[in-house]
Amino acid sequence: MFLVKLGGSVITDKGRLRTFKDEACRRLASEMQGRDGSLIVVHGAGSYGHVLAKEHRLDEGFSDESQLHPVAIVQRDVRELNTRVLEALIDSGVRGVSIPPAASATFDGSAVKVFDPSLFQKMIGLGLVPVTFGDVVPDESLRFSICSGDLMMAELARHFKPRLVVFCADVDGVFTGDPKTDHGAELIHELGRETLDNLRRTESLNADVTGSIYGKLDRMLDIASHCEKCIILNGDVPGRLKKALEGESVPSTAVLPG
Ligand code: IP8
Repeated sequence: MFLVKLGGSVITDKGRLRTFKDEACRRLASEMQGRDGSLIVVHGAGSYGHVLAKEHRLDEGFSDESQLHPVAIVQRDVRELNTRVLEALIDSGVRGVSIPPAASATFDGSAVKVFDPSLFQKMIGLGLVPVTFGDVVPDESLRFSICSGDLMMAELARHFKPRLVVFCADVDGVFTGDPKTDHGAELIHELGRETLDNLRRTESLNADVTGSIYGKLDRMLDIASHCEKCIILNGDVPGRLKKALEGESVPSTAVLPG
């Protein structure tokens, strides 16, 4: 089983509301060909989710009625993104089917309360490719909350114990600094708990409503303990995802269990 996350920064332009990177998404879809029935895809929300979620503080849950219109808009927008991803997959011959997070899980305090993998299991059993995504979801204590695609990655890894988990980012992996601003930053080939704790905390890496890169890496360490291998690679570089799925080694950061 393969579990692949298409990061929001790879499939959308995160700085411009609702901007889909069609070419990149179609290429990544074609790199996943031939794995129907043994692949689950998760995608981030990018600029279809984070911009409005941040503006209206949807990640903090319900505070007043004025948030409900944006809740509806973000729900619609991430479904639109999901449809674009499904189109890219289907056009590449990958039989993607949509499973929104709330169809398989309940949420409480921005965490998964109960996860039911049966829908994923049935689709995989049929030889299809379940596709889930970051979304606004009903939440028992917050009334609504944001479910990050990473939260679904963790549940799916726990239940399906994949051979390989791949996070497609817009950089080669985790660096010692911000590779976009610090040219001396070096790629970390293996990231464990100790390396993460020692990492320099750079401001520019903190952006999302679903937490800083450090929170995400924390979750990845947990995911790594439920699979044979967990890597972060550059989804913007053609061929890297395909090679990684074929078992070849590519520039990346391997996340160690912890
Ligand atoms: O991009 C966030 O999901 P992520 C979901 O996977 C929303 O963190 C709606 C902002």
